[in-house]
Amino acid sequence: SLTISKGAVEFKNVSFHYPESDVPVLRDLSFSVQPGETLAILGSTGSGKTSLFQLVPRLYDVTEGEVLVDGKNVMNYPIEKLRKGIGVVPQEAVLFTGSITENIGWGKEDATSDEIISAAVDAQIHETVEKLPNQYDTRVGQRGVNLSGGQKQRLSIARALVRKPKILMLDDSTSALDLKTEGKLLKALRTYSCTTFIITQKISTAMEADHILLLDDGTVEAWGTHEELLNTSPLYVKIVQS
Ligand code: DUT
Ligand code: MG
Repeated sequence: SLTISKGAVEFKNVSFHYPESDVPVLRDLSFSVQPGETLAILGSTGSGKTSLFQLVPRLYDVTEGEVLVDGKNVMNYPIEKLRKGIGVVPQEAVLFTGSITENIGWGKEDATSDEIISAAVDAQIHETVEKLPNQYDTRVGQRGVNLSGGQKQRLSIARALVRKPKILMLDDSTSALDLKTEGKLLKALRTYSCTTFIITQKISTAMEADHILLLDDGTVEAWGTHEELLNTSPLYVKIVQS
């Protein structure tokens, strides 16, 4: 049956409102991302970035239009196959009461210790884990050690990486990282060759992407590379200058 093989993503005239309201949150979005490309999504708070994300792994379904993965409507995939190929790192990192190993391996119980460590190295959290009282056996979450926001984000990224997703979606997941650490993370992500959606507030991150999508009140305000947007989008220029 259907599984994600390459990771191409296309939005075709997508509109969306939440089930409990009829206010459109996304209106007529169309764009496509090729396998292995990185798309940075920018936009002010409430512009619809997280909502857009949720439509790919079908946490919500589109109201109008289509989301295609590898040319096929996401509605046609068995949902567990679809989600297996997509690593979503949510805006608020969620840790469970359990060890670091359990937290990274959550949802992939057959992950080997080497795979866990390798994901942690790439997510730039390995060195922090090594310094914890019981390294990978250290308990986190309620009644466990306290981790900073940025450390939780990186654990959450490691959890997505250990599954070797074809599509990786980072919802502002690097907001608490310093530029140097973020740079190392983005470099490591390239070795996964996965299609990457990265919601970010940072122009430095957006500049590295193959495409930038600037959302404004649920519509595509601008699409292109950093250089293209500097020439075509007054809103983008304003963000760059702020
Ligand atoms: N919204 C709802 N119900 C929800 C979530 C969001 O009605 O369960 C609304 C709030 C907002 C719009 O959808 O008007 C877009 O929200 P979203 O969370 O997608 O915005 P964002 O771009 O991710 O904002 P932020 O930068 O604050 O995360
Ligand atoms: Mg959001």
